[in-house]
Amino acid sequence: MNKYALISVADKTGIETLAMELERMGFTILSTSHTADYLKQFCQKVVLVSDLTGFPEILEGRVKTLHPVIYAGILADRNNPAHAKTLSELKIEHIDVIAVNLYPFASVCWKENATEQEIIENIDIGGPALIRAGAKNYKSVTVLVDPVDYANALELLKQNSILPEKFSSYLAQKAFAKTRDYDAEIAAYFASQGIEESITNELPAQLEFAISLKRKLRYGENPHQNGGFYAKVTSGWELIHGKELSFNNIMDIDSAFRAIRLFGKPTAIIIKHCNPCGIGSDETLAEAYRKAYETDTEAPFGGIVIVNRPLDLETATLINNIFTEIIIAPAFEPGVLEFLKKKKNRRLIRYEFSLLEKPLNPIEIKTLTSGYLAQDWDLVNESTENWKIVTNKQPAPEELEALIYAWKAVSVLKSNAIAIAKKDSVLGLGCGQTSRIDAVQLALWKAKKFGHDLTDSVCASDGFFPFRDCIDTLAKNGISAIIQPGGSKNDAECISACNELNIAMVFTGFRHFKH
Ligand code: 93A
Repeated sequence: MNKYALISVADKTGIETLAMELERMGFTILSTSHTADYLKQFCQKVVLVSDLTGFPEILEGRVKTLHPVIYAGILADRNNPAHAKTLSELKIEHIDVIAVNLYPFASVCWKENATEQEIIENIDIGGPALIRAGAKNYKSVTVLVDPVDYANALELLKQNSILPEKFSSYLAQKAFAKTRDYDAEIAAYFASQGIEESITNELPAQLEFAISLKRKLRYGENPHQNGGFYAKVTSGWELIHGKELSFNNIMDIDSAFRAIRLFGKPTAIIIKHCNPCGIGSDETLAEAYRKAYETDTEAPFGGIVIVNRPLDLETATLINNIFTEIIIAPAFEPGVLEFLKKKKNRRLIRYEFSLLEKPLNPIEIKTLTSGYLAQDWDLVNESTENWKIVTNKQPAPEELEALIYAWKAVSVLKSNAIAIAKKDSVLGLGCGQTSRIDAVQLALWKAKKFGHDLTDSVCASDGFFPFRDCIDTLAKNGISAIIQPGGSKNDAECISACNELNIAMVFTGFRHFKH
């Protein structure tokens, strides 16, 4: 009786040694066309699957190994006399070793310019079936899906034709994990093609995919909570210096990306606990950072800074003046990395601009104590043309620019949120409040605390004003224009309050709640 080892791989790493050693141990190497062509240089003899089954590879390779002779040879229970009888009647031989790895679907499907045909052809059907069949019969079949296991398997097979159960069950676990991840990648691809449908799925494929790719974190939001980071790669950004990132670091970094994407001019944003505490823009990054820092000169301590231009030495020096835990930039000018790396524990992150265009995850998912919520991202292409000026007073051009700036700022703050701003700089932020008037008072209080002159500054509110009390309070403090979604039952009262107080007010028609 022949002892067969089936080798059918897309990634040929290590298969020469594997095949030669198996042949030396008395196995006949069984293989599919390209793998066989390759192995013929190294082995005495390679039998094609199609020669063993008497059935050719057809449909341009879509059917290569999908044949009962192959599957019976793998799946037969070696301790079951009835199975043995069937195999002998049908002249089917056991296949005891399987080394299979799959068409590289994931790297093909995310490749730029990949055609649909190419993507579809890279969905491996026969490979996962072989792997699963071998893993099901792991007590008798050695199933190898990862070249790192070849050497150990060879060593153990040399000692005994049946592997120790601990090792064979480890291989089976790897095999099923492999086919699970492979299908998850395919599902994620299809989910990314039909975003709307994926929202209605019970558990979006994207999430299933991510769950298979956990990276353990030291802890969660607090040290008594376990934590993990579920992602294939930190796509579009990388940690280039500093200690391992924590759960909270990753959340803050994500908030930083969500905020910076709204700003075109050189801009610096300082993030604390996922909320910006300072935002500034100017002709140079250094000036932009100065403004961001001046929004609030206390909160930035221990914070995160993100910029949208290559980080220059002047700005880096300013950032370095206070303890800044993470610095995120699209690039670092010569000498800046060396300078910033002097602080060992500081984290430095580089990102690609493409990351800011559109989130890679098709939808946003929140976890409930039971179940999940899924929604589209809060990405509207708001056009100022659709905004409505609802007051007698029209905002002056300078005020309109400030309103746009304040509106961007407020949209990335936790609700209820209020931003007080002037053109290109934020003066006061109030966020995460349970009543809007408190958010107004907080923003004003902070602005005054850090010495800002509020004359002719403007205010943005992420949701509508329910009462005129907010407007009265803002007017008393010198605010000359307001931007808000509109849509309250009390809009008329708020509009007449503005008219009375000579304030311009704009309704955007969109709100930006962030709970
Ligand atoms: O197109 S398939 O899904 N049909 C099959 O019957 C089949 N059997 C093995 N692809 C199939 N394979 C895959 O072919 C293996 O998973 C492996 O990645 C690849 C090796 O083929 P070749 O040796 O011709 O390069």
